[in-house]
Amino acid sequence: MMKRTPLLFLAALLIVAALLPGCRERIVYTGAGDWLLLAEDPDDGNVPYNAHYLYVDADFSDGILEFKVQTYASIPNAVFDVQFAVLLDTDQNPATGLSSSNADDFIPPFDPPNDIGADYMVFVGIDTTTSGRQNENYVFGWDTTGQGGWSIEAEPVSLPYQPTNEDSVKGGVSLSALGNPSQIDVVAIMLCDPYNFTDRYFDHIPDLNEGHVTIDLDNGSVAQTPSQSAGVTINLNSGRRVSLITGKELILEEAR
Ligand SMILES: [Ca+2]
Ligand SMILES: [Ca+2]
Ligand SMILES: [Ca+2]
Repeated sequence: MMKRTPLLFLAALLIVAALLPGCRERIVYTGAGDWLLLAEDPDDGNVPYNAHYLYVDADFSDGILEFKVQTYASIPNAVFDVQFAVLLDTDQNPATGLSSSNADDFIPPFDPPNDIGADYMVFVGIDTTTSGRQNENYVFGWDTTGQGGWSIEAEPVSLPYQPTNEDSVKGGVSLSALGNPSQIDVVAIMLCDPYNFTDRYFDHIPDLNEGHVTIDLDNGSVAQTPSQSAGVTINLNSGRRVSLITGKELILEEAR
């Protein structure tokens, strides 16, 4: 009996090793196991449905990167009650894109994405005006040659998911729209309850000044990095005529 145990263990290892590559190819999107955890965020701010977990879908081979934020409490209506922005530093260069060094150049100032320089933004949400919706579920690119800002319209968000009374929001982007990067540094900012001018909350995931996460598309892995300081103060009460996340001017007064 004593000699059989190592043999059984070895056989089990061989079976697992043989199955693993096949499992990677046969991922079916039916449950939490299909998502890679990027970051866990504290229960912060005054809005009960602030962000808890940030995920990316585990299949890097289909050309689409899908992101999911899971909240502490249920979101009454995810279309109107949150704006989920996934900020992507596709050249891993903090000196390009939206960063803490240029976020104050805009009115109102952008909320800087911790320590990265975001070149693209997957924006799952809308800006509501009295005349309708603007900037709905779109991937924007940072304009580095003109005046800056999210003026490049890359593509519509893939597979937007904005349910009622659920605790998650999802949206994706094609890798081709991002220029097929091999690694991406990521910070998400979820604006919770955007039209509540006293309690709305810019929830950073990873948390404010807690750095970013890195998606390694070549190796199929994710990694967190040490925290760094963004060091920018935001005045939440200014500039209601400009979208707080996209920075785009809103044509009419906001309806809600
Ligand atoms: Ca949070
Ligand atoms: Ca950059
Ligand atoms: Ca946070």
